[in-house]
Amino acid sequence: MAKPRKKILIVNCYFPELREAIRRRNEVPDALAPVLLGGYFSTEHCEVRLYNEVNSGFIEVFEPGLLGWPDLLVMTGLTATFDRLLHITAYAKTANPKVIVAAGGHAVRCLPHYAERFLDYTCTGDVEQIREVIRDALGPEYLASEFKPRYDLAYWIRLLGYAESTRNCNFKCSFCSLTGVGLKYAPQGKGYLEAQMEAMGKRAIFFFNDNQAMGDSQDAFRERLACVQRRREAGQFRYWAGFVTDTFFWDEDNIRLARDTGCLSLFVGVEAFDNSMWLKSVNKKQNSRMNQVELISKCLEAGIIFQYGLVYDPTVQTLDEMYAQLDLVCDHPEIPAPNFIFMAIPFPGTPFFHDRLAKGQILPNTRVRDLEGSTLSLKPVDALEDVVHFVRNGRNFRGYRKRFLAHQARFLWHYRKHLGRDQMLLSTLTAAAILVPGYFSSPGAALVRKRPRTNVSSTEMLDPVYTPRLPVAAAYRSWFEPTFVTDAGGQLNPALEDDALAMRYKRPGERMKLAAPA
Ligand code: B12
Ligand code: SF4
Repeated sequence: MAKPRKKILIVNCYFPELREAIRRRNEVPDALAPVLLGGYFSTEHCEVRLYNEVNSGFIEVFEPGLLGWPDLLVMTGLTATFDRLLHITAYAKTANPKVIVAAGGHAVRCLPHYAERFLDYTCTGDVEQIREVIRDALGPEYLASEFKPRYDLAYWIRLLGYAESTRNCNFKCSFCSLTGVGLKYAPQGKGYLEAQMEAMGKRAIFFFNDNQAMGDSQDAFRERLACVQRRREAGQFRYWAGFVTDTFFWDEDNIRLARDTGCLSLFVGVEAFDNSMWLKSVNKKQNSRMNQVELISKCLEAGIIFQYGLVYDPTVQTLDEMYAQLDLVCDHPEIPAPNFIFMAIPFPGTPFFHDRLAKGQILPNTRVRDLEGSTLSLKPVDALEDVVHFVRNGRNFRGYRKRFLAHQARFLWHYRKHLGRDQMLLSTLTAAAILVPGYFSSPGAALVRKRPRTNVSSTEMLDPVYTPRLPVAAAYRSWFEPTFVTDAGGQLNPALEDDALAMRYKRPGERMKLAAPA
């Protein structure tokens, strides 16, 4: 007998920084996991749909009809989106009590035990773990005979071709959520990379959506790059870009190779200039071995745009130090503007979290939802209102605008002989994006009425979607309460203890629980 076709909905959950129902239409980089997950379902026996809340906004607001559609709902998302997993599950289970729900990604990896209370399948492994879910929940016939990532359904990426060639990271910065999860750096086989490139077809920019594309040996990275270059030469891609660390620039051969293979930009976690004490304290020693300004210049002189973020840890860094970094950028035409500045986040399970919790530095009533870069969730050394002022203004160079614009002009002039038209354009867009955040990534947001934010976790408002807007069965109503990290006294929520304080698992898949669907 022919097997019935199954409807599969794969959602990338997301809470936008504004805490309003907006769509970030032009976000770069963007989520890849849904594309890869979709590639494991049989196209013959399954109808797969992807929904990305970064690009399309809250699903119950913008496409509520989808929630009752699937037989199997698969979700992924950043740590802060944990509550979205619950909201979407509640709606889907109310609309169709037979729906099976599986989720993985950062939010689940951060709170794997706690997540088991809500999900049928709690996946802490990598994307291919979905095969176990498919086999168990639907049957082996629903597995694809060959892995073919669903770029054809990924409406949010057109110009760029995101792919993962490695997983996790070879460094262990104490504040990084990857350190909290504790998985080993895992370069992937050539076949996996080729399958992604084959499926994405022609794209302007091939993008290594890794955490660190060169964390193993230089030779191994060169082999991966050679695969990209072969396709570039055949006309599939014009440029490539990706995430690396300072170590990439230590050997000038890497920079030369990148230039010769059409590298458009490299993104590096600089985190802090001239602050080797802080970098050492968070185990980011790789950034203080060589002078960062020199490394940046080398990259740009090779015609490659250097992109980076800065992190501000208000528990130890003073505002003077932070403003000094803005001055430093504005005073050095050889340094580009950062892509973003974000507040250090105490991700449960990280050494940074353990330390700040033990010191009583995590603000009371901090919620998992607050664990993103625009909300202060740590007790600052400076006055709270001054830090909030920085979060709202300094982070986007407000108060520095004239100097910032003059700097951008001097930066372009400084590298005029090295950067091509596309690089100049990308650099200008990056600079504009930090100056007027959201203007390019979510143009429609300008028309949305914005409620005032406090930017402090203890007092910050919740997103409107914490109030259900569709019917929700009584059993799921409490799922719209936010998940607290700390209580009113700043103590850890006991429900999260197993996850936030536990020693982490070592191998992907080790902790997946195959529960019988409710
Ligand atoms: C694209 C991206 C974004 C996008 C969109 C992210 C999204 N998913 O919605 C944007 C620009 C919005 C973004 C924002 C931020 N980001 Co970001 N981002 C990334 C980036 C570069 C790529 C993500 C990706 O697609 N990776 C490739 C996919 C395949 O891997 P993956 O999602 O990690 O999934 C793996 C596993 O988790 C598992 N998996 C995932 N889902 C599922 C589901 C199932 C069912 C299964 C079985 C398995 C599974 O399989 C994958 C491996 O095969 C990563 C770094 C990186 N290279 O991963 C950082 C990263 C995720 N971001 C990070 C950070 C810190 C931020 C910000 C806080 C920074 C800031 N500017 O303030 C903000 C937070 C914004 C918010 N509101 O919450 C951190 C971690 C954050 C966290 N734990 O929540 C990362 C890891 C960077 C880093 N190394 O520190 N980000
Ligand atoms: S280098 Fe980047 S990805 Fe790696 S542990 Fe440090 S912050 Fe995380």
